[in-house]
Amino acid sequence: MKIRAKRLLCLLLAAFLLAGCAPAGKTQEFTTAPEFSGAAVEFSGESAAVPGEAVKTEQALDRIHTLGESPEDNYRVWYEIFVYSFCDSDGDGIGDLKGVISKLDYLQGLGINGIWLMPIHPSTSYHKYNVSDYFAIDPAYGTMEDFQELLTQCDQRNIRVILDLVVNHTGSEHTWFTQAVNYLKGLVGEEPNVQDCPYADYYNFVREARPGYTQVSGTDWYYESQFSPDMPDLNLGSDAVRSEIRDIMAYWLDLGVSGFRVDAAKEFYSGKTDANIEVLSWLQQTLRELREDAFLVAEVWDSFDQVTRYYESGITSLFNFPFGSANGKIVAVIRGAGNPSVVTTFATALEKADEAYLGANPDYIDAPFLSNHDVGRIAGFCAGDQAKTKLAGAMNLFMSGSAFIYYGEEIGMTGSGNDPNKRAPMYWNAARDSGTTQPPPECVLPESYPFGSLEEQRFDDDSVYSYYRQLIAIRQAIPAISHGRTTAEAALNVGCVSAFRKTWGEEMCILLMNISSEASRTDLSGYEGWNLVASLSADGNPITLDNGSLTLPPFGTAVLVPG
Ligand SMILES: [Ca+2]
Ligand SMILES: [Ca+2]
Repeated sequence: MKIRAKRLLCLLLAAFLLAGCAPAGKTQEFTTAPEFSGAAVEFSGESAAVPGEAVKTEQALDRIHTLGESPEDNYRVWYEIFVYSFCDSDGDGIGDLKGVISKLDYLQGLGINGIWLMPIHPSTSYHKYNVSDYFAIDPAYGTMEDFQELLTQCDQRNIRVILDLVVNHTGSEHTWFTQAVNYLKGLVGEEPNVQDCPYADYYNFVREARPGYTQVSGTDWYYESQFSPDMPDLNLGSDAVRSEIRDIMAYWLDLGVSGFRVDAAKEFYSGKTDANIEVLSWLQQTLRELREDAFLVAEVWDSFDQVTRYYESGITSLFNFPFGSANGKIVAVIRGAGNPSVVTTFATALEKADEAYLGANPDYIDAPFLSNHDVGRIAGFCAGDQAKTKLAGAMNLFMSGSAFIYYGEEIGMTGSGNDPNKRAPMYWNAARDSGTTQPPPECVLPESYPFGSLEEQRFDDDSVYSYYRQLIAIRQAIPAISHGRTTAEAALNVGCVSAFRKTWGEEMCILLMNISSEASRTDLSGYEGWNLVASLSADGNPITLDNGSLTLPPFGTAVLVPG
């Protein structure tokens, strides 16, 4: 089904629900994945009846639909997949590309429309961030034919695929590095000559020991290796290296990928922000030359001020570390639930970030996330509290830009401590079959995850999974949520209600979140003509708008649009 048709159905569904007359057939039709035909997407259980307002609401939704014809663009809901731990198709215990293909109906049913694949190239490590060959698929994951099939199947579902671009370093088994090392070992008192071995200039070889460097055995040479000895840093000042990177991007774009996630941009030149920004500018420019609409999102794991500076590179997107991850704003606000002086800062921080990033790059697209393969999973930070886990999802997915979900987040999987724990097998079912992988080395599996497996959650209307599905549907149905500029809605951003407005051209919406374990009441008398078009209950209690008064149950969320 085309996006447009889906959105229309979705909006009609919302209107029907608001009018109290949802026809069963419509809900069935909205569901795209056959395996989920039993689970209808609803915007809220006992929705939002506004007596006498149904017609107006329908008009408002129609207007959104007319204006909201965009999204063949890079404002998407992306799903980060660690292939190793996602789904195993052949029973060897390691996830693979055919396993990913087998779960595309599931992902489409969830509502995502982009996939970020963590590295899939041949590598000597389980996580594959030390690449041995940028032009091939790791045999444990499958073949090039499998990858092409994955792209074809994704294309049929309007799902774009981006790859991890790991070019701060290669693996130590990469032939560039092994040739460089063999050459240096063979030099007897001579200086290296790039005419003899160009690869000697591909890395940062020096003659003295330095922090972050590793000795080339049997020589007095050292090479930069900021992450580990088996990850030699590339010399990104080399034209030859840049030409190789361009070839890598061109190769995968030609095969049909839609862009890249740039690994470790802060370490291109460790400690040298200006130099890193120059590399990012070059990457963005080079990608744009290869394909105008390709998507580039970089990992700059740093403070708000630094992330803002990196936007001066002109890069489309940077992961919003100041909001995501363990130390980010979302976790801080969730931890401050019930405290108005914390809760109200969420909306003002969103406004401040939007202003700052926009000032650095007028074309930026934010890239919010909660967790990734390097940080503890969000459900852990919510201490097993289901309502908080759900609301954290809404805080992430109701941010503008291209929002990212880490696999398993949609079922509230936990994972913290060592890196393998953060990369545990996707919990498809309690029996741990159905493609469930072996855990990565040194991963300590929890006995059970706090909210159960996907199988246990998928037909439960109150599950984290069902919440995520509704959440994504709302985000996709109201494009101002993903595309809009964000401002705090001062008049409503009061007490434990976080309120912010999205403005996208003529379109507007206001999002309200009750970040508290107590129900809240918001006076909307100054908002005549605004309609409650979508709501998300975290605890099953209804969100209601009655005589200009909006009631939000604990951790409940509402979306208003002008009539
Ligand atoms: Ca396998
Ligand atoms: Ca580096």
